[in-house]
Amino acid sequence: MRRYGAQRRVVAVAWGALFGAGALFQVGSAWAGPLVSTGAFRWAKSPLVRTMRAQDNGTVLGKTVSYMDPVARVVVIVSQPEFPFPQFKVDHVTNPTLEFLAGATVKFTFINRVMGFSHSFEITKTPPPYPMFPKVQPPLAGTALSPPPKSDESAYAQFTWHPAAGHYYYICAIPGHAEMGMYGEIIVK
Ligand SMILES: [Cu+2]
Repeated sequence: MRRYGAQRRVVAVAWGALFGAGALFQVGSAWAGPLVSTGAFRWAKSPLVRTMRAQDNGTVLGKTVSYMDPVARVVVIVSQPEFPFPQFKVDHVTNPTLEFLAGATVKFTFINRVMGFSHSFEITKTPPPYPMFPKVQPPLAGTALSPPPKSDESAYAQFTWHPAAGHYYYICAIPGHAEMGMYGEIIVK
């Protein structure tokens, strides 16, 4: 695990808070580059979140979550501010490698449960490491920036991706998040 100085962490946290507020007022996306927003965010209370989570049809194999059905239903959650910074969770695996079949219909549900913070879920061919301000290139699919969740409701968005065979990555495009490890791999075969 990489180590980060306290100052750098404070800067990243400040950026996260700033962009959380920015997204609330619809001004945050200018920083995030050419994101593909394929689904508007909506609001879900806990029972709906549980229902959506139950629809994930992946199989966990260590750090990989594998979807070998022609219709893959992937539920990606950011659940809490974990040290050193928020991470993606799929089927309780942190930043897993996701496996799909080429030509599958991949239905993503991205759920942000972290009060006061925006996040995004973007798919790119650009491998890590990522800079403080990651450019999502090429923009393949994703959610753009989520609004920060409300007191008893999570923000969520859904979109569909039809991947060709290859190697991809998913990242959070909020400044500093991918830089500090908020990303994972996608293998399509
Ligand atoms: Cu994030």
